[in-house]
Amino acid sequence: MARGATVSAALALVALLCASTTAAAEARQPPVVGGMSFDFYKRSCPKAESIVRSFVKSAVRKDIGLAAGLLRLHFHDCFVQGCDASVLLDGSATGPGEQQAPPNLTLRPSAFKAINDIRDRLEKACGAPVVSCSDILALAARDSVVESGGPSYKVPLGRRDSPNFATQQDVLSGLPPPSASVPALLAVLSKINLDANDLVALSGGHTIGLGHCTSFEDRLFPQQDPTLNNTFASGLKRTCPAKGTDRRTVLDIRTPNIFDNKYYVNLVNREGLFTSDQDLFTNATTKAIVAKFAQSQKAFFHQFAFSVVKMGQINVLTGSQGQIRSNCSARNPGAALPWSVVESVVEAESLVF
Ligand code: HEM
Ligand SMILES: *[C@@H]1O[C@H](CO)[C@@H](O)[C@H](O)[C@H]1NC(C)=O
Ligand SMILES: *[C@@H]1O[C@H](CO)[C@@H](O)[C@H](O)[C@H]1NC(C)=O
Ligand SMILES: *[C@@H]1O[C@H](CO)[C@@H](O)[C@H](O)[C@H]1NC(C)=O
Ligand SMILES: CC(=O)N[C@H]1CO[C@H](CO)[C@@H](O)[C@@H]1O
Repeated sequence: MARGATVSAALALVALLCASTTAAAEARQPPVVGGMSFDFYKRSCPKAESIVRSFVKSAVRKDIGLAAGLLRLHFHDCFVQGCDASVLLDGSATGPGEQQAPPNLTLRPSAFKAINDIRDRLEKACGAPVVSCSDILALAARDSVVESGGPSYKVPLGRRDSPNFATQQDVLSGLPPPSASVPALLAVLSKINLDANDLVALSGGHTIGLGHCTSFEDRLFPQQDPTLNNTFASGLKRTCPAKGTDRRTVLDIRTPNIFDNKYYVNLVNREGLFTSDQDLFTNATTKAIVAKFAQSQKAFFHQFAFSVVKMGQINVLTGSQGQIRSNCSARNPGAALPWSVVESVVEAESLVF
């Protein structure tokens, strides 16, 4: 709870700094949250960044879809209870009936596996588990963006992993559905201090990867969403001829595997796949930002680099908080509090709120 307040304070400071230094927009970067730094593993695991980089490079060459999988996993991690790798835990996001929360069902298993494989390599190279799973995820997402043709940026490090599962409720309230329009999207993002520029730039993550028919079929059936480009809609109907079709299609129809600004060109042509994409160009609050990014890849890359670093610092655990997992899919044995204690802590916290 205290970390939420610290982050809010830090981000309020960002807003102030940005307002007074718009002239320096070129190289601007959000401030680094206390306890994090760019050279966090300089002594404990000096090759950490290059190991992650070379793994992602060769794995993405074999499977370009992994880049999308890793970027989306970092986004889910940060939006659900903060960038603390809780999304990686087996058993997170499961409800009373052990049912997984819907958004997790479409995360790529290969991305979960890649994070564990990288973790194992880092432990071998550095002699102990010193690099957190949440840091691995942030680095792997950056390297995925770079390998797909996107901008590079420096990643602040020093996140620690949560010993707590994310609940299904955390997942559902943290991640907006693809049917959300701009007001609903901004409502979710404003809770974590992200604004309209962040929303438009981060949605540009949909310049790579795939979506299932079930994520946008409400735009085709029972009747076609009038904002859909007709030619584009005909193509979608060939892939998804009826409600409930279990198939996937590309998120960016122009350059599906390249991290570029074509996603925004699609929106201008009414070829956004989800309502959450297309509404960015329909709604007057965000339309001009979309138009700017459609015209200037450079403007998009600058804002994306800024916003993704900001996203990567949402409610992070640092210092002695949390743990460094020795298996990204499981909490460290013994580190967990007994259930009775956990429950009274949770109760105490909910009383505070
Ligand atoms: C703003 C709200 C967002 C919504 C509503 C949303 C929704 C979705 C949905 C529904 C899918 C497809 C799931 C499926 O049907 O298989 C998807 C895929 C994806 N999203 Fe988002 N997303 C959002 C933001 C983001 C952000 C911030 C990023 C990263 C910066 C991102 C990166 C991706 C990627 C890369 C994929 C493709 C994943 C793959 O191919 O495995 N999304 N998103
Ligand atoms: C556009 O988004 C803004 C900000 O959330 C909202 O106030 C406005 O009602 C939206 N416009 C439409 C037409 O939905
Ligand atoms: C529909 O998409 C095509 C191909 O991108 C484009 O030429 C056309 O202008 C689009 N139509 C509308 C109404 O945006
Ligand atoms: C990591 O944890 C998961 C979930 O508990 C388990 O299934 C898996 O076997 C563990 N991996 C290793 C290498 O122990
Ligand atoms: C938290 C959770 O249940 N994670 C699962 C999400 O989906 C992936 C891929 O199917 C699984 O590997 C995770 O265990």
